[in-house]
Amino acid sequence: MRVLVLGGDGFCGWPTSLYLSNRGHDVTILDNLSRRNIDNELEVQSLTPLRPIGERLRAWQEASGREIGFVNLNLATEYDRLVRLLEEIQPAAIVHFAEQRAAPYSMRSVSAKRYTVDNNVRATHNLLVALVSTGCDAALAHLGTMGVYGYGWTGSAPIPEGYLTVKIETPDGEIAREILHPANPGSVYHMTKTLDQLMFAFYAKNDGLRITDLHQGIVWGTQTDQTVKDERLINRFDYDGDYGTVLNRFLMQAAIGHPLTVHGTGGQTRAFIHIRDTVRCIEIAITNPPQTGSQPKVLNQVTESHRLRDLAKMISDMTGAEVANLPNPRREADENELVVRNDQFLALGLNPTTLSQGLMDEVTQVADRYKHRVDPTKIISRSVWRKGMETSEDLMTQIPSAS
Ligand code: USQ
Repeated sequence: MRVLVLGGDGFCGWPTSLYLSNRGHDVTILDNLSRRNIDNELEVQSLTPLRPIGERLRAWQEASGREIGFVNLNLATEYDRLVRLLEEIQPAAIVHFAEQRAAPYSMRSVSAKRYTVDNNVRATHNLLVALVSTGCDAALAHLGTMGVYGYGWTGSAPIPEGYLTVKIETPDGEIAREILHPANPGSVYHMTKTLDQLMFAFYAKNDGLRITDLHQGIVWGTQTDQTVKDERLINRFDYDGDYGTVLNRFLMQAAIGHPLTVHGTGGQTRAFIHIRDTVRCIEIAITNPPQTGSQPKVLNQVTESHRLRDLAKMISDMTGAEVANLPNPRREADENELVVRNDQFLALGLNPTTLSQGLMDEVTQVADRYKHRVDPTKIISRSVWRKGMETSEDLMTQIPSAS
């Protein structure tokens, strides 16, 4: 298939582009390198050394003999170029990762809030309207988030895949309707993904676009079978307080002897997926699109759920790392249950990769190898959900040298 990967230079987009290329798809990446610019703004770099996109693509051609195209384009602001590109490439599938994806970054300042909304909402809407205006019938798979459902709203009832059946009392008796699960975002970033859902519902209904919204959990792991082929292909590893996600952060913290930064009691339960399953799920999604005229297909892209304090304890038992319970910079439930349905991916053939010592060791080894690149003053999360909320001091100011 001819596939466009929007946001193909990022943490999920890059390994997905390589995976799809390796599977024989003809891949073109569209990316404005905004994630690399935010690294510069935050004065922090991926733990793993990222090569410039041109070098990444040359390394992939050397390693695989396959070519991936690249276009530097801002989806939110360069609508006319997007239209020309769709007409030229005529993709059969589009994977849309091209959004600002960090909740803490989206809450750190007025300008970050505005950027997140302007960028994410405009990028998605420009894409949808461009598909309609060009008549492009590509299957669109969008990276949404489990966070659109919120946490704890349904107690221990399993979270369905996108839609909820509700009963409505009418003067003529009770009727049942399937509605989008109520949106309950916990950050400005998550809010943009709930707005995306409404745009998808409208354009599927009005224009017959074929859309799959993937409600993904927290991705962990770094490398895939393709990114390990050459050091120049290595994937991004975010460890900082804004972009680093919890499990990779704990594993990296254990590797450098930093206490594990649990926010609050660690009673938060979240859904997880390994990066190797992310890339497989994307291919499954684009090869099993909904039919024209159907509502967007929503798939929960998760393989397991864990409570954060259990994860911290497990990593502490494995490595001897201390656990630190820090003031929580976010406004979120201290404790929640989470049971998530993922029947559709299982039925479509996903064989889940779940938490295992081997895979955790792999992350720890990557962290250990590049720990000289860590800036310990970037580890504590300092983006607060409301002005005046307390955050922790740095727990470490220097990386202990190897003895
Ligand atoms: N947390 C800690 N300690 C840390 C970092 C995080 O206790 O050092 C806690 C947070 O307070 C939160 C939970 O861990 O309760 C998850 O935080 P996270 O940063 O790992 O994940 P989140 O902000 O939810 O966002 C990430 C991705 C986002 C994706 C989302 C999927 O950045 O793009 O949409 O995971 S989900 O969480 O399922 O909504």
